[in-house]
Amino acid sequence: MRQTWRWFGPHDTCSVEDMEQAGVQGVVTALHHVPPGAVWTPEAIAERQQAVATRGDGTPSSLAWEVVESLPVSEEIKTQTGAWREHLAAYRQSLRNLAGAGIAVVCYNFMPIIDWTRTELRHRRPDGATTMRFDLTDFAIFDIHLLARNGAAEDYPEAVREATFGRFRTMPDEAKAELVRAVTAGLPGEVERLALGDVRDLLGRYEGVSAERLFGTLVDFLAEVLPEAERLGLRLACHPDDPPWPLLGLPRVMSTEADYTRVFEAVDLPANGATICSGSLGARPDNDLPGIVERLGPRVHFLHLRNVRREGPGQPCSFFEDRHLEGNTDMVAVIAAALREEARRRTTGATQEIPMRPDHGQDILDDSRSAGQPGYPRIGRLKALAELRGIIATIEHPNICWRNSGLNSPVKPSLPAPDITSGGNLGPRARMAER
Ligand code: DNO
Repeated sequence: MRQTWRWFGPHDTCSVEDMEQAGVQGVVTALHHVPPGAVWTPEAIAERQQAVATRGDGTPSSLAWEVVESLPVSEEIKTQTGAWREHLAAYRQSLRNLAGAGIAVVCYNFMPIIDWTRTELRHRRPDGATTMRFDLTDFAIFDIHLLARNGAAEDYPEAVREATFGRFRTMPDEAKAELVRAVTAGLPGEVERLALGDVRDLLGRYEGVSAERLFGTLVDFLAEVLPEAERLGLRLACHPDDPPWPLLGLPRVMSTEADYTRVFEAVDLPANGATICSGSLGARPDNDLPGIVERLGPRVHFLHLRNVRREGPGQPCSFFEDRHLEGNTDMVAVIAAALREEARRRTTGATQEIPMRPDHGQDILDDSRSAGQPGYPRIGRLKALAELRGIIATIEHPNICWRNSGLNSPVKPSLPAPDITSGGNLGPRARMAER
């Protein structure tokens, strides 16, 4: 497994040397300043590559930009409105430019309007660490009482709806403002934050867009970009919805294993893959993370390792971001499944290691004194990486035989391994779109 680290660019609180000292093997970054729909030019890509490859004192670093997170899909593409065809052309051009620069893995997501969503960015744990949390009642307060979205109340279980009234009545103004700030924190890496009025306007763009329709536009998007990605030798890795259920009346279509299987069948090309984010998918009890990694094996192009603790049954539910080896997901089993998949790839002659990054981290020690991106503290993530690396080293240790436990024996995934010679098949819907 390739140990990578998310870096927000030269303004990140983490330096290139910090990443080297953390023992990182590769860097995950993006051109956050380029708006969705615009082309990532070869010059801008080269400039970021240069920044990754250079230490503060000007000497060369040992690192390279290996994974793009994310090449964003514009709202126009997701709704097939406005300049969406130009945006598709720009997306393909950006892919060509990235491939030309030697970057092979590209993460993206297909969540309408808002990406990851939390109600608290600094929830205090008993040991004083802070972490991100999603509280269902607070989120319903935001939706029903602050955003005042039409029909919002009907989207919540009665008990949650009822609970919002009492809590909202006694909520201090500062807490309300903080809730709005947390929910609209927007995309990491972006400086601007969405104001309530913008959220209302944006929501209007999705009026009448059902989950089926959004799934259709996802398949159309993939049918337009994947053949090009395939030709270029790129792997596209769709990040799941976070949290994995519909929000604010917006459909979400990448929340479960079945969603991934469906999209892989619709455009059946090896480049059509997943970013398996154990934290996002893990907020639903019906997502079996080790099984997902095992079954989607060949299509796992990128791994985000993170753990959440669910605070209620079923979904939607409240949850918080737990320590990486605690929470509801069996992290050892997830890593074992990923290592088995890599072992399987080696038996087919494929050399692709799975890039993984420690996703998020709790703010610990000095983290609260450096204002980094929410969820991306330096020390919290360093601790997470060290723990995950310990698991990998243990499982891979040549003198320790885990075979009886099945932990490191190659398994056959249920999805067929990519057929590199034929370039794969387009599913019926995608074939239509290709014509
Ligand atoms: C949050 C991240 C997401 C992720 C995008 C990928 O911290 O995991 O913002 O980068 O959804 O497209």
